[in-house]
Amino acid sequence: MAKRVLKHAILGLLRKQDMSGYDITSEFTKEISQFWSAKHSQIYTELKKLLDEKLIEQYIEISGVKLEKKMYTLTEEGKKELAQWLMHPEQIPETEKDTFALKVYFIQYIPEEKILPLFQDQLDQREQKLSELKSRYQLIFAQREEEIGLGSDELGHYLVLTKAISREESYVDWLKKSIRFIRQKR
Ligand code: FER
Repeated sequence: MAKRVLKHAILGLLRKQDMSGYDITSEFTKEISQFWSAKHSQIYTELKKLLDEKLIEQYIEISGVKLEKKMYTLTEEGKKELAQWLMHPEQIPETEKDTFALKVYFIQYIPEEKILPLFQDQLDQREQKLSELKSRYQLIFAQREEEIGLGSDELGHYLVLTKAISREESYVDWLKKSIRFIRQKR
């Protein structure tokens, strides 16, 4: 994992509350994995590293008669590390991995009659994704925003979700323009 982003994602999750490895994995699946992908198998490896580095500590929580849960908690060092990482300005990635864009670059080798279907397919998928994102927004934020306002613990989620919506709107817009442009040229 480049720059050990997973490390900081775990520190970020533990900042709010202590969690078991299982809690961390399910928190990932619930929200973070929607906009940032990590292999779940890496989480336990990373937890071990964080323990070695003394950024987190482990304790046993007894719940019920025989249920022992290994819990993880941030150390002061861990809190500091997270704060440093969060405040450090982020370089944009040199390149986005957009395979469709790579195909478009070689468009001259695509048979004429296959070009529009490829764009149309991409448009359908992006519109589908946009509509899912908008439903999610409706579900989580729509009434909230108008009525009571956003809680401070929701601001981050709100911002990454509206970012995704803007990105897909812009992608759909570009695809539509390109389809019109290609049609005109023929
Ligand atoms: C969400 C928050 C962010 C979500 C998706 C995203 C589907 C971002 C997605 C993306 O960047 O593609 O709750 O739910």
